[in-house]
This record gives sequence, C-alpha cells and structure tokens, in this order.
Amino acid sequence: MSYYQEEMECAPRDKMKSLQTERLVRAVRRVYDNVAYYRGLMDAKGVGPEDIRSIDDLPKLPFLSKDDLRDAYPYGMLAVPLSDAVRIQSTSGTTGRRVVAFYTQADIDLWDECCARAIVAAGGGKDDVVHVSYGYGLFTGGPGLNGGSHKVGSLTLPMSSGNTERQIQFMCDLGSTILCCTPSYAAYLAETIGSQGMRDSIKLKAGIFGAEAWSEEMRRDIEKNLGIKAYDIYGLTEITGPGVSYECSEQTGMHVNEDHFIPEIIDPATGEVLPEGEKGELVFTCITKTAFPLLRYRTRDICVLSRKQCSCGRTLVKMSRLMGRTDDMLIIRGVNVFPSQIETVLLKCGMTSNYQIIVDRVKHTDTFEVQVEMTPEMFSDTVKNISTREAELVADMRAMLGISPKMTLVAPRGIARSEGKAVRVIDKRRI
Ligand code: DLL
Repeated sequence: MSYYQEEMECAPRDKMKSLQTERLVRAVRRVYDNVAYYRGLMDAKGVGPEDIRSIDDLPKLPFLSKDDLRDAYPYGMLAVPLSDAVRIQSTSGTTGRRVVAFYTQADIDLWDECCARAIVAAGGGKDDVVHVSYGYGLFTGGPGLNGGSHKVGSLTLPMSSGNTERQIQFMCDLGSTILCCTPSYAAYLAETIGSQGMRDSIKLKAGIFGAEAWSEEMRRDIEKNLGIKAYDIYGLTEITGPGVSYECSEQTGMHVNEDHFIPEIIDPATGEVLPEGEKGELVFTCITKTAFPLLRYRTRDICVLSRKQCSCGRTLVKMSRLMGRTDDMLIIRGVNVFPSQIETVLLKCGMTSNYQIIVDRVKHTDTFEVQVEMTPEMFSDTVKNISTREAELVADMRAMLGISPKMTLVAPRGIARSEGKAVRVIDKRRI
C-alpha cells in the first residue's frame, strides 16, 4: 500500500487528536484576532479564544454559512493582509453572489498535498500520466488536481474541459493513465470512446471523479466502459477545493484530511452535533489554512462519518458518498424528492445516466417530468416497447419517491451535454 503522507494518513487516533487540538487553538486565536466578522459572531455567542482548549470545545464556536460569506464578500473573511494572498478561486454556483476564496502560497501547498494524497490513493505515482479534464480558472477542480499531480511527480496533462475529440486524441497519443474530471464527463468520454471503437487504444487505469453527486451504479458503468477503477473525491471551494476528502482502494467512502479540516455532522434543523454514524449536515473547521480559515462552516451536504477501520491502513475518518444537500431537495406536490433517488431508479432500470428533471408549476399545480436518454438499442425498439418501458419507469419512480413523474425517453444524445457539472434539475417554478 502506498501513501503520500503516511505519518498523517495513518496516524494513531490519539496523536491525530492532539495535533488537531494544538492546531485548532492556534487557528481560533488567529481568526479572532484577524477576522472582524467572525470575532463579532464569537462575541455575540459569548465565547472567546480562551474558551477553546481542545477539539471537544468545537461545539462552542458559532457556525458560518454561505450567507455569511456573501455578507462578508469580497474581503471580509480574509485573515491575512491581502498582500500575502497569492490566489483567488470561486464557487461554481449559478445562483446568488459567488463566493470567493483566497489562498497564501502555504495554503496552495497544503491543498496540493491533499490532492496528492488522493492521486496516490488511486494508485498514482511518478510514472503516471494524469489527465486533468476538470475546468481550470476560477473553478478549483483543474488547479487542485494539477497541483496534486505535480507534488506526486506524475506527468500532468492540463487538458481542462471541452473539446472531447482532442481529449481522446491526447489520451491515446500521450498514454494518459489517470483521468480526473466530473463523473458525468467521464461517462460521456466513455460513451464517445466506445462509439469510436477506441477502447483498446487508451491506457487509463484509474479515474478520480467528483464535484457532483454520482451513484454506485454510475461508478460501475464508468468502470466497465473505461476498464478502470473509479475513485470519488470531494471538496468545496470555501474549504480549499477538491481533496478535502478522497477515496482509497476500499471504495467505501472518502477519507477526510483531518489534520487540516475537522469534520462534524450536525442536525441541520437544530445545529446539534450528532454521534458518529448518524446522517446529517457536514460542517468543517479549517485548522491550518492561513488566508481563508473558515471555522464551523456549514456545507449543506448531507452524509455520514465512520471511524470503522479501513483495509487501506488509513486512520482518517471516512465520510460516505453524499446523500443529498440540505438545499437541493426538491419539494414536488408536497413530496421531498432527491435527484439522487431518481438516478438510482434510472440506472437500476438499465437506463443511461444522461437525464434531466424538469419541474414547473401550471395552474398552481407542480408538473414533474424526467427526461432520460435511451441507449441506441432501446432507440431502435418499437414504439410500443418504448411506451411500455416508460410506464414501467413511472411505476418504479412512484415506488421510490411516492410520486409519479411524466417519463420521457429521448433519443441518444438528446440531452445537452455539460463539460463541467451536469445540469440535472431545471426548476421553472416561481415560488
Ligand atoms: O466542486 C470542488 C471539487 C472539484 C470537488 C473537483 C471534487 C472534484 P464547488 O464548486 O465549490 O467545489 O462545489 C462544492 O460540490 O458542497 C458538494 O455539494 C458538491 N460536490 C463536490 N464533490 C462532490 C462529490 C467543487 N464527490 C459542492 N460528490 C459540494 C457529490 C460533490 N457532490
């Protein structure tokens, strides 16, 4: 088994806890002294830096939310003079004011190291060609995996997203071995490679896919179609970017880089910290970052943490695959619907993972449609058989969700492809 930073990734629990405590105490003092916005929140809660003596005191600190970051936009959360910051990245969010994050060189280094851990955990090393098809620019995906690949000493191919023909050409010519992109783009690349009969010309062995929700079924499809092992990677701009957590060979959740980011799971309604194994909202406290060290940041991502021993030897706590967000839940005709449930049904029924959920409101009533692409075999089927399949899907959706969508099977490639995160939900309601 190889690790990028074994002393941290496999540290005994008590050693990690004392390191976290030491780092947390220093981080809280630094933030209190340098970030007026957070000092205000701590003062309002009646808690001072002297009250935080160990990680067990974490729940005394106030939470931060995306709204706080919007209020403090652009410089209000900076904990160093602007002249010490060397980089800005921004969230891929499409609604509201974007969130910008700042990095010192030391922050970039620790972020790159986190991504390097992910690449090594996926089997990467000096002899690999790491093909990075996440977007570069404000989005953290490209810069993060690029930096990680450099740390590992792999040959880095900064493809960025787009131009699928060129991606495949380079993949073949340069012998890319590890692909980094969103799972939906990986599925699209797999489909294109298959349709061009290029499967035998690629040398890929692994993929590091994240930035959006994907299911176990989608993982298996990608692994089969590209002949690789597919690893999940998680992160968010506010905390650094990709590499906050990463999957290992066991593929049963993502190890959180706890020496940099302390995770907690809270009840999203009450803010109360939940015991290990309970499902709730993920909260992170940054204990090593200098420019933008958020404390108790509410991610709105829902998952479970587990300290069960991992066969890879890492002792870092594992977070499960995301189970949704506190805010992506759709309420359709009064029923809570998660896009991930819809994806699970589609893939279980042998459909493709190219789908779109369209919600609207007509005459005060919600309309709910799921469009999904057929495989070429289904597309050449009779109209009667296609209608039967639609009806079966409606029944399966009803069983899973308690509500029936209108199912529309569309031609292969009938749904617009995204080069970044797939657009899964179109909510046209004005509520
Ligand atoms: O998506 C960072 C990233 C880039 C992660 C590349 C992994 C790979 P943001 O644009 O700030 O940052 O979006 C963060 O994306 O709060 C999650 O809701 C979602 N997300 C990230 N990784 C995963 C994942 C990047 N593996 C938001 N599974 C997060 C499901 C994910 N959702």
